Amino acid sequence: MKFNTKTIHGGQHDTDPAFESVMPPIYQTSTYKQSTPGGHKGFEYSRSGNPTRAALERSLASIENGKFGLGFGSGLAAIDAVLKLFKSGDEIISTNDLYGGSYRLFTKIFQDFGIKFRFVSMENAGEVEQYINENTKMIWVETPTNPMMNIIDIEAMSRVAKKYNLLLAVDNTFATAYLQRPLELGADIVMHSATKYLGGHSDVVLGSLVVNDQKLAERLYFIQKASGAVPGPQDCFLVLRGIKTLHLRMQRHCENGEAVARFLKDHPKVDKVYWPGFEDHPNHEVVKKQMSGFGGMVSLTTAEGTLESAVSFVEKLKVFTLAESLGGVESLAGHPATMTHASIPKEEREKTGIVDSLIRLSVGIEDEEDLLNDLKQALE
Ligand code: P1T
Repeated sequence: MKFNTKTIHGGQHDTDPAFESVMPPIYQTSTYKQSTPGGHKGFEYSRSGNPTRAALERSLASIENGKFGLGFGSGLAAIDAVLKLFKSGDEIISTNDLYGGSYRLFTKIFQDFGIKFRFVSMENAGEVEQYINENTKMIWVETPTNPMMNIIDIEAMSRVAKKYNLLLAVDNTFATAYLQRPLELGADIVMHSATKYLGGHSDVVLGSLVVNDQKLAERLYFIQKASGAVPGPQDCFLVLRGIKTLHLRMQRHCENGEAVARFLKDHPKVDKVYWPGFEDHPNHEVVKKQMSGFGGMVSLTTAEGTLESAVSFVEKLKVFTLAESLGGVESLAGHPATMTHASIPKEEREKTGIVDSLIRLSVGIEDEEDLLNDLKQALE
């Protein structure tokens, strides 16, 4: 099956043996009748398994070209489950430019449980080797990074991970399986905030993991069940519905993202524009190798370079909505320093480029001209 068919049909056979409904039913039930203790039809309690969630988990595995999918109550709950694979004394090497909530989970929760995190620049995979020691267990990659749009070479990183017998996990939220499939490039775990492009309509919070290795899958299923951060069936249904149009939406996100990035680059009121499609992006060659398009996320700094100029710009936008999150059909603007990345200390933030004048745009699928006119009036 090709990708554009998998989004609609992947793993979606026999979801309703009773009535053959075309869409999987929302099995809004916490429990299932047993004929005798342990005698059930595959589901016993909805924390350990629910047919709507199972349909979503098969769909997620299918589009990532992986074997096992797992759904969670949020993207962070999915990351939380990955971190529970480890124990006190273990070390994890993470990219130094990543979603602020992931950084907060690493440093404010799991660090206190004795797991050590090293945040490093990953533009050159070879440089990561110097941080590996006998306690290192995993490399955590986000690419493109949120919000600086840095690109990490997944294949090169997987060679490093394999050399030292480490797990490689990739947060694929910004690209989605439509543009980039980390498991095919050698990653062991692919993670998503399905809240974003997979759901696609800003109406659900959900997270996911997909893996190929059976033992790893079994351990993650155990964590999912034992810790219990599972998504409800209604939310699983919404993400399943979102995935059916992922390929169409991503095409338009990419087109509009490119139009916005090129428009901003030429605008005198804009200083820097971060978008992986620019020929002079520092890792453009890797982008072309591992992604089939450039996505709908664009960051910029104002020419004035002040907090006030960034705030004034986002307040003037009319078609773009000032809001946290990304990946929905509607365009959003965010101010990372005070919103999504406020939990990262200012000195750390600024080292990676998250300055006060930085604005992040999630370019939606509206009419291109309306989006450009909106940016123009807000800048001028
Ligand atoms: O919000 P949640 O579904 O828990 O997902 C967390 C998460 C993980 N990884 C990446 C790359 C993310 O962007 C996010 C969530 N990000 C936002 C809410 C945001 O506005 O950037």
